[in-house]
Amino acid sequence: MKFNQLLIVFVVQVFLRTTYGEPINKKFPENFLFGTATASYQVEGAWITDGKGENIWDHFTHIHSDLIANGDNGDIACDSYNKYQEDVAMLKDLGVNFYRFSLSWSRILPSGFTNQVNQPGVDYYKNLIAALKENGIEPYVTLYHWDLPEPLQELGGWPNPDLADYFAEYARLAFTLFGDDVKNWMTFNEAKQTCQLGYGYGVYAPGVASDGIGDYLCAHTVLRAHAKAYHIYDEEFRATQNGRVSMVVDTDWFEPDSDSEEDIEAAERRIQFNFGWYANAIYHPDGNYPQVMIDRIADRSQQEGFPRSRLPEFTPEEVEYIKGTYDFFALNTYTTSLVKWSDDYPIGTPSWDADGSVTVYQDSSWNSSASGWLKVVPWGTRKLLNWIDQTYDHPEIVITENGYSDHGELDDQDRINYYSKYLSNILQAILEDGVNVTGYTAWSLMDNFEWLSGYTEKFGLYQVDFTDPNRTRTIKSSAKFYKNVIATKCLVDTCEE
Ligand code: PNW
Repeated sequence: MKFNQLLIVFVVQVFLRTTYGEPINKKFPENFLFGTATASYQVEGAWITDGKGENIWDHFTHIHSDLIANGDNGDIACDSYNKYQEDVAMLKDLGVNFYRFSLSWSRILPSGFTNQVNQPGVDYYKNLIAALKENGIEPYVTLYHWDLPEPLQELGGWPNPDLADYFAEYARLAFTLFGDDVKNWMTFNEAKQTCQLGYGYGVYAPGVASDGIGDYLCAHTVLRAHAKAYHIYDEEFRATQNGRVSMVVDTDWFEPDSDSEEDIEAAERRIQFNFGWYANAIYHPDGNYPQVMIDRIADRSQQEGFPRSRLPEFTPEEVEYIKGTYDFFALNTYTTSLVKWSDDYPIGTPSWDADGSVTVYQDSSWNSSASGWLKVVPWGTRKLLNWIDQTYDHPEIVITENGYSDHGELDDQDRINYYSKYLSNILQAILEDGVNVTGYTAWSLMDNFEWLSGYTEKFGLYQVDFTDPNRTRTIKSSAKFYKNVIATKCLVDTCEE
């Protein structure tokens, strides 16, 4: 080839890589860790077996089956309560370094309180953890992935401040029971979904609609609960167990619609309302809620006739107590949205959206998935990682969820495309931008109960046949792709050494 032709090939390659996100041919760092994730309610089934108590998702799906696609629920789900050995065999075949799963609080404590421990539930997790360890897979354990014991909901659920103590007691029990083997703990998964969907919009269990009030009260308890669990670990367990504790916060990347100052300010405000709401108090060197939330919610509350802000206040002692309660930054991220400046929404009914007052949308040209909210925007994740790196003082970041939904096909090329491009952008953030990302988690190990969407949106690396009483698992093309990435630490056929 002539020099000119070579130059054209080179330019085309760079164009393709930057425009379409062709994966880069560099290797992930030697100590980078790969895993997959699931959550108790989405996979375990056995909802009332062996002494398990009822939780808010059991309750919600049984009472409001009309709100779930095909009226489905997690009564059986993937039947992982009975089939965990098969799950471990899949993880072993994938070659993952870790498996992130969650404990069902009601399976361990049927009433939610620590006065009565359900031994079969404890045994289930002991067996799962032992099987993982025998196969060289580290357990990464989430204490709370949305399935609150129903008796605690009857006391008001997360807006009740006393739940912080009940959660802390449950956390202490979990550290005591499993902490010799579990070295990576996550207190809450995506508290934003718990609080906003559960107690704000009221579309997820427990279905409490209290937009702009209940969601803020919920978040306030959750942040205090997380901090209590962290301090308990610090004071009572860290010296002997030597593990890490963190809280999973989720967000989209929010890209300004234009480079106007207004749109840039709107996008920053949106990420503070969406993500800073939970992340700031824990991960920011100053702690507390983002100032833009404190100011705007106080102002709007006053105009609405409230005697004080709808956003609860942390005392200075609480700010100090919550600040820094993490050992790594745990991030779930799937997609990107665009943000445009908007005039403040009129004063009227309180709501989280009005408190933020910005316009959010997605570009209709972005590739879609089976989930309406999930567009394929790999470059957004690289931008988000850089924003976190700068905003929270260069933390160690573990991506605790990232993944793509389709309708369950075995030759899932769209999922492979998603993973390869997202991983490539993450790798660029590490190698070219110096962001300290040390681990990646594919959501999900297998197709499972996708909340209101039931079994209609599939995120799995393995297919599960939900019409078969055996819940047969079948490997997908994406699992083979991910297995190769884990084995080679490389996203293309051959990587630069
Ligand atoms: C996460 N959104 O939830 C959860 O942690 C998982 O349980 C869930 O299965 C997975 O992502 C896929 O949805 C999300 O609307 C819920 O932006 C809602 C959104 C994103 C993630």
